[in-house]
This record gives sequence, structure tokens and C-alpha cells, in this order.
Amino acid sequence: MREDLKGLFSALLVPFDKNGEVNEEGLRQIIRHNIENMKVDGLYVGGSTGENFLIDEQTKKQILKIAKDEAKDDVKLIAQIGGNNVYEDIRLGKLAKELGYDAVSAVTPFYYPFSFEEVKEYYNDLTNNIDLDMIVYSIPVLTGVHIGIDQFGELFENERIIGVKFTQADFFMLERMRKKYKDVLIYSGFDEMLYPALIYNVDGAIGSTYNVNGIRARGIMDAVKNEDMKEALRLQHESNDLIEAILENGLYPTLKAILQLQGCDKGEFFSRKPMGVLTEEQRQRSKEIFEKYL
Ligand code: MN9
Repeated sequence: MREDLKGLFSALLVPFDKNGEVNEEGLRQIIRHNIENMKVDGLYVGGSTGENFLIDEQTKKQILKIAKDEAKDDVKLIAQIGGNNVYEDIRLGKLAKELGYDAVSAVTPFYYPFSFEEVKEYYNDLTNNIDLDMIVYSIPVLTGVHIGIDQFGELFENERIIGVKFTQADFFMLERMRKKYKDVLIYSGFDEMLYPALIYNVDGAIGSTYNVNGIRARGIMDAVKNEDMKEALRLQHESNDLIEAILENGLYPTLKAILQLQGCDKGEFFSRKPMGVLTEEQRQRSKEIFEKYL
């Protein structure tokens, strides 16, 4: 088990300008905010939250570089390099290695209905060409890709595959995975289900809302560690009031609006098209959410 990779990771939000270019100053502020104010253990760069599936290779590389340059060795860094282009994904992985990332992660290939053998081959291609440990990113609700418990076991036979970001609400499966794969890092992927995931002894969490709610999430983790379940539940209830309101208002744009209210104020904080721009009403609602729940 890679003990150094346990803990709380923010899935890094990326602010873009009107034209879809990275707002570098703003991104650097968000990284510092995560490290200094949210006190996370690490950053997950290039995930869904980073709008990674909406951007081109050059921009992905730019973001990987900025994140390492700003975070240095202050926190652990995982580069999500997966997509549907194995050749590009290998190039991104090689760059992550060169830059000094601590591990890579890759989403299960999606859109086409690949066989499990093909999925396995995808990961083998990555790990054979990238000299970093790999965390599988499983998020069936968005990819439509379901990997079974035994199939995960087949993936874990590759000794470079050391963990899974488990973004699924199936707690029976999570419990079975935990019992069966004791030495594999399992991360909770849904922030609104952190507390129950911790009860099943996950090793950490990776999520979007930790960019703004990291302190409370840490409180949940500490409370479970101290076996104070009442406190953990109280903090999860508070977190979920926040998360529910954010989801209703539009996930990433609202998180970015809240970051601006938390002091990340340089440049523009748009999302990439076709994600929309907050209306005046939604912007006002973001402010109310910030004031009420944070
Ligand atoms: O990385 C995130 N998943 C997506 C995990 O954004 C698709 C989660 O942190 C969710 O954003 C969060 C809200 O549903 O749990």
C-alpha cells in the first residue's frame, strides 16, 4: 500500500477565460487556496472536475505543468491522464513523470463498448509506458463502464495498478472490494457519501467540493478516526446541505463562483463550452450558498 497517497485530495477546478484559455493566475490561486486554506493532502489534476474531457492535449499539458510548478512538493499530486486516446494518454503520463507527479490515474475508456480485455489492455499499455503507479478512475454513471469485483482483481494483478477512485454509490460493492483487496488504495469519489465510505475503511477521498469545503471534509475523516460517529454524521449533513445546493445551481460553475468569494479573484472563472455561464440569478444564488453553508 502506498501509504503516502492516503488522505484528502481535491479534484482541482480550473478557471478559463471567455475564450476557453486557462486563467493561469486564477489556477495558481486555487492551488494555493487548496493547500493553505483547505489543507488538503493532495491534488487530483485533470479529472472530470478539471473539465479534462473538454480540452485539448496542449492545454492538459499546460495545466499539469502549472499545478506542479505552483504546488511544488507541498502536497501529493496525482495526474489524471486517461481519455480515449491511448497515445495521447501515454504522452501525458510521461510528462507527469518528468514533472515529478506522485502517481497517475486514468478513467476507464468510454463511449465505445470495449470488452474487459480491451480495457485491461488499455491499462497495460499505459503502465508499460509510464513509470508511475496507476489509480483506476471508475465512474460508471458518466462512462457507462461497469467493472466487476473480480475484474478489478485482474487489473490489480498488474503491480503498477495500486488503487481505484471509486465514484460509485454501490456500498455493497465497496465493502466487498475493501474485504478482498486489502492492499489496494480505495478512494471515495462521491463527496456526499464520504462518511459511509469511511465506515467501509476507504483510504482517502478525491472530490470537487473539497476545493471549497475541505475543512469540513477533514472533520468528517477525523471524527471517524476518533470513532465519533455522531460528529461525523453532523458534518456530513452540513456538507450535504452545501453539496445539494451546489448541484442544484450547476456544479462546476457554482464551485468556481464560491472560490471567487473565498478570495481566488484573479481573472475570469468560466467553464469550458458547452458548459454554461451562470446567470445573474445563479450567481446571486452562489453567494447565498456561500454565506449560508460555508
Ligand atoms: O471527482 C467528483 N465527480 C464529478 C469526483 O465531478 C463527476 C465528485 O467530487 C462530485 O463532483 C461530487 C458532487 O456530486 O461528489
